[in-house]
Amino acid sequence: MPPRSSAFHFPKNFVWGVSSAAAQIEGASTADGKGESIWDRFAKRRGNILHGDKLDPACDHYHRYPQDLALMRSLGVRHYRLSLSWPRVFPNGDGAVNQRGLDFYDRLIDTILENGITPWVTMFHWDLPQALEDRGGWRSRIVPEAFAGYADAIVRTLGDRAKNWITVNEIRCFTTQAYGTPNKAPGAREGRQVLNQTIHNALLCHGQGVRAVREFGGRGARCGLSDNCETVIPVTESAADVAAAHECFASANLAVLDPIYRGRYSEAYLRGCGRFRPKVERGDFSLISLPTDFLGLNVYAGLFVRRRADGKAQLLYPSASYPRTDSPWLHLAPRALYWAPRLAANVYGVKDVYITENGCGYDDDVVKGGECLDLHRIEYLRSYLKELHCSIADGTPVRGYFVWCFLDNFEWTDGYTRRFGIVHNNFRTQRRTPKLSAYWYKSIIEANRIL
Ligand code: BGP
Repeated sequence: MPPRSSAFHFPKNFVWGVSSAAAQIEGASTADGKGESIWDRFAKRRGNILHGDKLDPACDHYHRYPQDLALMRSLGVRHYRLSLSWPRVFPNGDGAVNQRGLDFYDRLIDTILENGITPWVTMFHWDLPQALEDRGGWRSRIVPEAFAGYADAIVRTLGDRAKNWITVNEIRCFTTQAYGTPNKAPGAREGRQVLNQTIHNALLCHGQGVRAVREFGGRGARCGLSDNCETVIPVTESAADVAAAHECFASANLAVLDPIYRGRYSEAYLRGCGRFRPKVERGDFSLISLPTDFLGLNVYAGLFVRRRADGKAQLLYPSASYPRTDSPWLHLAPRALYWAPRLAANVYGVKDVYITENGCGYDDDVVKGGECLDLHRIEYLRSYLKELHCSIADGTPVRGYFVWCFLDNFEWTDGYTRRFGIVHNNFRTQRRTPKLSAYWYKSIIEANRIL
Protein backbone atom coordinates (compact mmCIF):
# COMPACT_ATOMS: atom_id res chain seq x y z
CA MET A 1 0.00 0.00 0.00
CA PRO A 2 1.49 3.40 -0.90
CA PRO A 3 2.11 5.61 2.16
CA ARG A 4 -0.65 8.09 2.94
CA SER A 5 0.37 11.59 2.05
CA SER A 6 -0.18 12.74 5.63
CA ALA A 7 2.41 10.30 7.00
CA PHE A 8 5.37 11.62 8.96
CA HIS A 9 8.34 9.99 7.24
CA PHE A 10 11.64 10.06 9.09
CA PRO A 11 14.91 10.54 7.21
CA LYS A 12 16.65 7.54 5.68
CA ASN A 13 19.10 5.97 8.16
CA PHE A 14 17.36 7.59 11.10
CA VAL A 15 18.65 5.91 14.28
CA TRP A 16 15.86 4.29 16.31
CA GLY A 17 17.01 2.99 19.66
CA VAL A 18 16.35 2.28 23.30
CA SER A 19 18.26 3.45 26.38
CA SER A 20 19.30 2.06 29.74
CA ALA A 21 21.79 2.71 32.56
CA ALA A 22 24.00 0.20 34.37
CA ALA A 23 22.96 1.04 37.93
CA GLN A 24 19.30 0.78 36.98
CA ILE A 25 19.32 -2.64 35.32
CA GLU A 26 22.41 -4.69 36.13
CA GLY A 27 21.89 -5.68 39.77
CA ALA A 28 24.83 -7.87 40.88
CA SER A 29 26.03 -4.91 42.89
CA THR A 30 28.83 -6.83 44.62
CA ALA A 31 29.49 -9.53 42.00
CA ASP A 32 32.93 -10.27 40.58
CA GLY A 33 34.77 -7.60 42.50
CA LYS A 34 32.47 -4.65 41.79
CA GLY A 35 33.02 -1.73 44.16
CA GLU A 36 30.28 0.17 45.96
CA SER A 37 28.71 3.10 44.12
CA ILE A 38 27.23 6.20 45.72
CA TRP A 39 23.79 4.89 44.76
CA ASP A 40 24.45 1.55 46.51
CA ARG A 41 25.35 3.52 49.65
CA PHE A 42 22.49 6.01 49.27
CA ALA A 43 19.93 3.20 48.96
CA LYS A 44 21.11 1.69 52.23
CA ARG A 45 20.03 4.79 54.15
CA ARG A 46 16.42 4.50 55.34
CA GLY A 47 13.97 6.82 53.70
CA ASN A 48 16.06 7.62 50.63
CA ILE A 49 14.38 5.20 48.22
CA LEU A 50 10.66 4.48 48.01
CA HIS A 51 9.78 1.28 49.93
CA GLY A 52 13.44 0.88 50.86
CA ASP A 53 14.23 -0.68 47.46
CA LYS A 54 17.88 -1.48 46.72
CA LEU A 55 19.84 -1.66 43.46
CA ASP A 56 19.75 -5.43 43.71
CA PRO A 57 18.33 -7.32 41.93
CA ALA A 58 17.08 -4.63 39.51
CA CYS A 59 16.66 -6.56 36.23
CA ASP A 60 19.56 -8.91 37.01
CA HIS A 61 20.75 -7.90 33.56
CA TYR A 62 24.29 -8.78 34.64
CA HIS A 63 23.30 -12.44 34.35
CA ARG A 64 20.43 -12.20 31.88
CA TYR A 65 21.92 -9.98 29.19
CA PRO A 66 21.96 -12.70 26.49
CA GLN A 67 18.18 -13.14 26.75
CA ASP A 68 17.61 -9.38 27.03
CA LEU A 69 19.56 -8.69 23.86
CA ALA A 70 17.81 -11.47 21.99
CA LEU A 71 14.51 -9.91 23.06
CA MET A 72 15.70 -6.47 21.92
CA ARG A 73 16.58 -7.91 18.57
CA SER A 74 13.23 -9.63 18.23
CA LEU A 75 11.55 -6.28 18.86
CA GLY A 76 13.33 -4.79 15.87
CA VAL A 77 15.64 -2.50 17.88
CA ARG A 78 19.00 -1.95 16.17
CA HIS A 79 20.57 0.73 18.40
CA TYR A 80 21.11 0.38 22.13
CA ARG A 81 22.33 3.08 24.49
CA LEU A 82 23.78 1.48 27.61
CA SER A 83 26.09 2.75 30.35
CA LEU A 84 29.09 1.18 32.06
CA SER A 85 29.43 1.01 35.82
CA TRP A 86 32.62 2.81 36.81
CA PRO A 87 32.95 0.93 40.17
CA ARG A 88 32.60 -2.38 38.32
CA VAL A 89 35.70 -1.50 36.30
CA PHE A 90 37.59 0.43 39.00
CA PRO A 91 36.19 -0.56 42.43
CA ASN A 92 38.11 2.32 44.03
CA GLY A 93 37.55 4.75 41.19
CA ASP A 94 41.22 4.70 40.26
CA GLY A 95 44.17 2.39 40.92
CA ALA A 96 43.85 -1.26 39.98
CA VAL A 97 41.42 -2.27 37.27
CA ASN A 98 38.95 -5.05 38.11
CA GLN A 99 39.54 -7.32 35.14
CA ARG A 100 36.38 -9.34 35.75
CA GLY A 101 34.31 -6.16 35.55
CA LEU A 102 35.95 -5.12 32.32
CA ASP A 103 35.53 -8.64 30.93
CA PHE A 104 31.80 -8.40 31.57
CA TYR A 105 31.56 -5.34 29.33
CA ASP A 106 33.73 -7.05 26.76
CA ARG A 107 31.23 -9.92 26.57
CA LEU A 108 28.29 -7.55 26.68
CA ILE A 109 29.51 -5.52 23.68
CA ASP A 110 30.18 -8.73 21.75
CA THR A 111 26.68 -9.97 22.48
CA ILE A 112 25.12 -6.67 21.45
CA LEU A 113 26.95 -6.86 18.12
CA GLU A 114 26.13 -10.53 17.62
CA ASN A 115 22.48 -9.51 17.76
CA GLY A 116 22.98 -7.01 14.96
CA ILE A 117 22.61 -4.09 17.37
CA THR A 118 24.87 -1.00 17.47
CA PRO A 119 26.07 -0.03 20.95
CA TRP A 120 26.01 3.60 22.15
CA VAL A 121 28.08 3.58 25.31
CA THR A 122 27.63 6.12 28.10
CA MET A 123 30.76 6.31 30.23
CA PHE A 124 29.06 7.74 33.29
CA HIS A 125 25.41 7.58 34.29
CA TRP A 126 25.44 8.66 37.96
CA ASP A 127 27.02 5.64 39.74
CA LEU A 128 30.19 7.27 41.07
CA PRO A 129 32.47 4.89 43.00
CA GLN A 130 31.80 5.49 46.71
CA ALA A 131 35.57 5.44 47.28
CA LEU A 132 35.83 8.66 45.25
CA GLU A 133 32.95 10.25 47.12
CA ASP A 134 34.87 9.48 50.31
CA ARG A 135 37.76 11.49 48.89
CA GLY A 136 35.62 14.51 48.04
CA GLY A 137 33.44 13.32 45.17
CA TRP A 138 32.36 15.87 42.60
CA ARG A 139 33.52 18.67 44.88
CA SER A 140 37.09 17.69 44.04
CA ARG A 141 39.27 17.47 40.94
CA ILE A 142 40.13 14.01 42.09
CA VAL A 143 37.07 12.82 40.14
CA PRO A 144 38.09 14.15 36.69
CA GLU A 145 41.63 12.90 37.32
CA ALA A 146 40.36 9.38 38.09
CA PHE A 147 37.85 9.59 35.23
CA ALA A 148 40.70 10.13 32.75
CA GLY A 149 42.13 6.70 33.64
CA TYR A 150 38.70 5.07 33.60
CA ALA A 151 37.85 6.56 30.19
CA ASP A 152 41.20 5.42 28.79
CA ALA A 153 40.67 1.86 30.05
CA ILE A 154 37.17 1.42 28.65
CA VAL A 155 37.85 3.06 25.30
CA ARG A 156 41.08 1.05 24.86
CA THR A 157 39.27 -2.20 25.63
CA LEU A 158 35.98 -1.67 23.83
CA GLY A 159 36.82 0.98 21.23
CA ASP A 160 37.58 -1.53 18.48
CA ARG A 161 33.88 -2.48 18.56
CA ALA A 162 32.03 0.39 20.26
CA LYS A 163 32.13 3.46 18.03
CA ASN A 164 29.51 5.73 19.58
CA TRP A 165 30.46 7.20 22.95
CA ILE A 166 28.53 9.41 25.33
CA THR A 167 30.74 10.95 27.99
CA VAL A 168 28.41 11.84 30.86
CA ASN A 169 24.67 11.80 31.41
CA GLU A 170 22.80 14.89 32.62
CA ILE A 171 25.43 16.96 34.41
CA ARG A 172 22.89 18.95 36.39
CA CYS A 173 21.34 15.82 37.89
CA PHE A 174 24.50 14.38 39.39
CA THR A 175 26.02 17.73 40.44
CA THR A 176 23.72 20.50 41.65
CA GLN A 177 20.74 18.21 42.28
CA ALA A 178 22.79 15.53 44.02
CA TYR A 179 24.88 17.92 46.12
CA GLY A 180 22.21 20.55 46.71
CA THR A 181 19.11 18.47 47.43
CA PRO A 182 18.73 15.22 49.30
CA ASN A 183 16.95 13.33 46.52
CA LYS A 184 19.87 12.09 44.45
CA ALA A 185 23.01 10.31 45.64
CA PRO A 186 25.04 11.26 47.57
CA GLY A 187 22.24 13.48 48.94
CA ALA A 188 24.58 16.22 50.18
CA ARG A 189 23.65 19.79 51.08
CA GLU A 190 26.39 22.04 49.84
CA GLY A 191 26.56 25.78 49.33
CA ARG A 192 26.72 27.61 46.02
CA GLN A 193 30.50 27.65 45.71
CA VAL A 194 30.70 23.88 45.94
CA LEU A 195 27.74 23.39 43.63
CA ASN A 196 29.34 25.51 40.92
CA GLN A 197 32.56 23.55 41.39
CA THR A 198 30.76 20.21 40.95
CA ILE A 199 29.54 21.37 37.54
CA HIS A 200 33.04 22.47 36.58
CA ASN A 201 34.52 19.13 37.61
CA ALA A 202 31.83 17.30 35.64
CA LEU A 203 32.68 19.39 32.56
CA LEU A 204 36.31 18.33 32.99
CA CYS A 205 35.19 14.69 32.96
CA HIS A 206 33.30 15.28 29.75
CA GLY A 207 36.50 16.72 28.28
CA GLN A 208 38.53 13.75 29.46
CA GLY A 209 35.99 11.43 27.84
CA VAL A 210 36.29 13.23 24.49
CA ARG A 211 40.09 13.14 24.75
CA ALA A 212 40.08 9.40 25.44
CA VAL A 213 37.86 8.72 22.42
CA ARG A 214 40.14 10.80 20.17
CA GLU A 215 43.26 9.08 21.49
CA PHE A 216 42.11 5.48 21.67
CA GLY A 217 38.76 5.24 19.88
CA GLY A 218 40.22 4.31 16.52
CA ARG A 219 38.62 4.89 13.16
CA GLY A 220 35.03 5.99 13.03
CA ALA A 221 34.75 6.74 16.75
CA ARG A 222 32.29 9.51 17.63
CA CYS A 223 31.37 11.16 20.88
CA GLY A 224 29.18 13.71 22.61
CA LEU A 225 27.40 14.18 25.89
CA SER A 226 23.80 13.61 26.97
CA ASP A 227 22.40 16.78 28.42
CA ASN A 228 19.10 17.44 30.10
CA CYS A 229 18.95 20.99 28.86
CA GLU A 230 16.21 23.15 30.25
CA THR A 231 13.57 23.01 27.51
CA VAL A 232 11.48 26.06 26.82
CA ILE A 233 8.44 26.11 24.59
CA PRO A 234 7.11 29.37 23.15
CA VAL A 235 3.44 29.69 24.12
CA THR A 236 2.56 30.86 20.61
CA GLU A 237 4.58 30.63 17.44
CA SER A 238 4.72 34.42 17.11
CA ALA A 239 8.15 35.89 16.38
CA ALA A 240 8.07 37.59 19.80
CA ASP A 241 7.44 34.40 21.77
CA VAL A 242 9.96 32.41 19.71
CA ALA A 243 12.62 35.05 20.37
CA ALA A 244 11.76 34.92 24.07
CA ALA A 245 12.23 31.14 23.96
CA HIS A 246 15.68 31.57 22.39
CA GLU A 247 16.66 34.00 25.13
CA CYS A 248 15.43 31.74 27.93
CA PHE A 249 17.03 28.65 26.40
CA ALA A 250 20.37 30.42 26.14
CA SER A 251 20.31 31.76 29.69
CA ALA A 252 19.01 28.55 31.28
CA ASN A 253 21.73 26.40 29.73
CA LEU A 254 24.76 28.62 30.18
CA ALA A 255 26.42 26.57 32.89
CA VAL A 256 26.86 23.41 30.81
CA LEU A 257 26.54 24.14 27.11
CA ASP A 258 28.45 27.43 26.94
CA PRO A 259 31.75 26.03 28.24
CA ILE A 260 31.44 23.00 25.95
CA TYR A 261 30.50 24.88 22.80
CA ARG A 262 32.16 28.25 23.45
CA GLY A 263 35.13 27.32 25.60
CA ARG A 264 34.34 29.73 28.44
CA TYR A 265 31.85 30.68 31.08
CA SER A 266 29.73 33.55 29.82
CA GLU A 267 29.74 36.92 31.55
CA ALA A 268 26.10 36.36 32.43
CA TYR A 269 26.90 33.05 34.12
CA LEU A 270 29.79 34.48 36.09
CA ARG A 271 27.67 37.46 37.15
CA GLY A 272 25.07 34.98 38.39
CA CYS A 273 27.75 33.12 40.37
CA GLY A 274 28.77 36.34 42.10
CA ARG A 275 31.47 35.53 44.62
CA PHE A 276 30.82 31.80 44.25
CA ARG A 277 32.62 31.33 40.95
CA PRO A 278 34.08 27.89 40.26
CA LYS A 279 37.84 27.63 40.48
CA VAL A 280 39.21 27.24 36.95
CA GLU A 281 42.75 26.12 36.18
CA ARG A 282 44.82 26.84 33.12
CA GLY A 283 43.96 24.52 30.25
CA ASP A 284 40.52 23.58 31.65
CA PHE A 285 38.53 25.19 28.88
CA SER A 286 40.60 23.74 26.05
CA LEU A 287 39.83 20.30 27.46
CA ILE A 288 36.14 21.04 28.13
CA SER A 289 35.58 22.48 24.66
CA LEU A 290 37.32 19.77 22.64
CA PRO A 291 35.14 19.38 19.54
CA THR A 292 32.44 16.71 19.80
CA ASP A 293 30.57 14.91 17.03
CA PHE A 294 27.03 15.23 18.31
CA LEU A 295 24.86 16.52 21.11
CA GLY A 296 22.62 14.08 22.96
CA LEU A 297 19.49 15.57 24.50
CA ASN A 298 17.28 13.93 27.09
CA VAL A 299 13.86 15.46 26.64
CA TYR A 300 10.83 14.87 28.83
CA ALA A 301 8.94 17.93 30.09
CA GLY A 302 9.24 21.61 29.19
CA LEU A 303 8.55 25.10 30.49
CA PHE A 304 6.46 27.60 28.58
CA VAL A 305 7.58 31.10 27.75
CA ARG A 306 5.99 34.21 26.29
CA ARG A 307 7.02 37.79 25.59
CA ARG A 308 5.17 40.05 28.00
CA ALA A 309 3.83 43.43 27.00
CA ASP A 310 6.69 45.10 28.90
CA GLY A 311 9.16 43.26 26.64
CA LYS A 312 10.39 40.79 29.27
CA ALA A 313 10.41 37.04 28.67
CA GLN A 314 8.09 35.32 31.14
CA LEU A 315 8.24 31.65 32.10
CA LEU A 316 4.91 29.95 32.74
CA TYR A 317 4.67 26.84 34.91
CA PRO A 318 1.94 24.25 34.32
CA SER A 319 -0.74 24.34 37.02
CA ALA A 320 -1.91 21.36 39.09
CA SER A 321 -4.63 20.44 36.59
CA TYR A 322 -2.21 20.26 33.64
CA PRO A 323 -1.90 16.60 32.44
CA ARG A 324 0.99 14.67 33.90
CA THR A 325 2.45 11.17 33.94
CA ASP A 326 2.81 9.47 37.31
CA SER A 327 6.10 11.32 37.84
CA PRO A 328 5.06 14.67 39.30
CA TRP A 329 7.87 16.46 37.42
CA LEU A 330 6.87 14.95 34.07
CA HIS A 331 3.96 16.92 32.65
CA LEU A 332 3.03 16.24 29.05
CA ALA A 333 4.80 18.61 26.70
CA PRO A 334 5.19 16.98 23.26
CA ARG A 335 6.36 20.28 21.80
CA ALA A 336 9.48 19.96 23.95
CA LEU A 337 10.67 17.55 21.29
CA TYR A 338 10.14 20.16 18.60
CA TRP A 339 11.88 22.99 20.46
CA ALA A 340 14.72 21.45 22.48
CA PRO A 341 16.75 20.23 19.50
CA ARG A 342 15.81 23.24 17.40
CA LEU A 343 16.90 25.77 20.03
CA ALA A 344 20.10 23.83 20.75
CA ALA A 345 20.92 23.73 17.05
CA ASN A 346 20.16 27.44 16.61
CA VAL A 347 21.91 28.72 19.72
CA TYR A 348 25.03 26.52 19.55
CA GLY A 349 25.20 25.63 15.86
CA VAL A 350 25.04 21.91 16.63
CA LYS A 351 25.09 19.87 13.41
CA ASP A 352 24.01 16.47 14.72
CA VAL A 353 21.52 16.01 17.53
CA TYR A 354 20.34 12.71 18.99
CA ILE A 355 17.46 12.46 21.40
CA THR A 356 19.19 10.12 23.83
CA GLU A 357 16.18 9.80 26.16
CA ASN A 358 12.46 10.37 25.94
CA GLY A 359 9.77 8.39 27.69
CA CYS A 360 7.27 8.30 30.53
CA GLY A 361 6.80 6.58 33.88
CA TYR A 362 3.62 5.07 35.23
CA ASP A 363 2.92 3.00 38.33
CA ASP A 364 0.12 0.82 37.02
CA ASP A 365 1.68 -1.01 34.08
CA VAL A 366 0.38 -4.47 34.92
CA VAL A 367 0.53 -7.78 33.08
CA LYS A 368 -2.86 -9.47 32.64
CA GLY A 369 -3.24 -12.62 30.60
CA GLY A 370 0.34 -12.28 29.43
CA GLU A 371 -0.13 -8.74 28.12
CA CYS A 372 0.61 -5.23 29.30
CA LEU A 373 -1.64 -2.82 27.46
CA ASP A 374 0.11 0.50 28.03
CA LEU A 375 -1.94 2.65 25.68
CA HIS A 376 -0.91 5.71 27.69
CA ARG A 377 2.75 5.18 26.73
CA ILE A 378 1.96 4.72 23.04
CA GLU A 379 0.00 7.97 23.05
CA TYR A 380 2.81 9.77 24.88
CA LEU A 381 5.57 8.55 22.54
CA ARG A 382 3.51 9.08 19.44
CA SER A 383 2.61 12.67 20.29
CA TYR A 384 6.25 13.52 21.04
CA LEU A 385 7.53 11.81 17.90
CA LYS A 386 5.14 13.75 15.68
CA GLU A 387 6.59 16.96 17.08
CA LEU A 388 10.10 15.64 16.55
CA HIS A 389 9.23 14.92 12.97
CA CYS A 390 7.93 18.46 12.45
CA SER A 391 11.16 19.79 13.87
CA ILE A 392 13.21 17.69 11.46
CA ALA A 393 10.98 18.74 8.56
CA ASP A 394 11.69 22.36 9.54
CA GLY A 395 15.41 21.69 9.24
CA THR A 396 16.50 20.65 12.76
CA PRO A 397 19.41 18.21 12.36
CA VAL A 398 18.11 15.35 14.53
CA ARG A 399 19.67 12.04 13.48
CA GLY A 400 18.22 9.62 16.00
CA TYR A 401 15.93 8.90 18.93
CA PHE A 402 16.25 6.56 21.92
CA VAL A 403 13.26 5.63 24.08
CA TRP A 404 13.85 5.74 27.82
CA CYS A 405 13.82 2.90 28.56
CA PHE A 406 13.96 -0.69 27.39
CA LEU A 407 13.18 -2.51 30.65
CA ASP A 408 11.28 -1.36 33.73
CA ASN A 409 14.15 -0.78 36.12
CA PHE A 410 15.44 0.69 39.38
CA GLU A 411 14.06 4.18 38.91
CA TRP A 412 16.38 5.97 41.34
CA THR A 413 14.46 7.33 44.35
CA ASP A 414 11.23 5.84 43.00
CA GLY A 415 12.74 2.37 43.32
CA TYR A 416 10.80 -0.30 41.45
CA THR A 417 7.47 1.52 41.64
CA ARG A 418 7.74 3.83 38.67
CA ARG A 419 7.85 1.95 35.35
CA PHE A 420 9.39 3.63 32.30
CA GLY A 421 10.05 0.49 30.21
CA ILE A 422 8.57 -0.60 26.92
CA VAL A 423 9.24 -4.08 28.32
CA HIS A 424 7.61 -4.97 31.63
CA ASN A 425 9.76 -6.62 34.26
CA ASN A 426 8.41 -8.67 37.13
CA PHE A 427 11.08 -7.94 39.75
CA ARG A 428 10.19 -11.08 41.75
CA THR A 429 10.41 -13.61 38.91
CA GLN A 430 12.50 -11.53 36.46
CA ARG A 431 10.00 -12.36 33.76
CA ARG A 432 10.07 -9.90 30.85
CA THR A 433 6.87 -9.07 28.98
CA PRO A 434 7.01 -6.66 26.06
CA LYS A 435 4.31 -4.05 26.55
CA LEU A 436 1.98 -3.00 23.76
CA SER A 437 4.24 0.05 23.30
CA ALA A 438 7.15 -2.26 22.41
CA TYR A 439 5.17 -3.78 19.53
CA TRP A 440 4.01 -0.31 18.51
CA TYR A 441 7.63 0.94 18.54
CA LYS A 442 8.68 -2.07 16.45
CA SER A 443 6.12 -1.11 13.81
CA ILE A 444 7.36 2.49 13.79
CA ILE A 445 10.97 1.37 13.34
CA GLU A 446 10.00 -0.94 10.49
CA ALA A 447 7.94 1.68 8.67
CA ASN A 448 10.25 4.62 9.60
CA ARG A 449 7.16 6.75 9.79
CA ILE A 450 4.14 7.68 11.86
CA LEU A 451 0.74 8.11 10.30
C1 BGP B 1 16.63 10.77 33.37
C2 BGP B 1 17.71 9.77 33.69
C3 BGP B 1 17.28 8.36 33.60
C4 BGP B 1 15.86 8.09 34.06
C5 BGP B 1 14.82 9.16 33.72
C6 BGP B 1 13.62 9.16 34.62
O1 BGP B 1 16.89 11.95 34.06
O2 BGP B 1 18.82 9.94 32.84
O3 BGP B 1 18.24 7.57 34.24
O4 BGP B 1 15.84 7.72 35.37
O5 BGP B 1 15.35 10.46 33.75
O6 BGP B 1 13.84 9.97 35.74
P1 BGP B 1 13.30 9.80 37.22
O7 BGP B 1 13.78 8.52 37.78
O8 BGP B 1 13.87 10.99 37.96
O9 BGP B 1 11.81 9.86 37.15
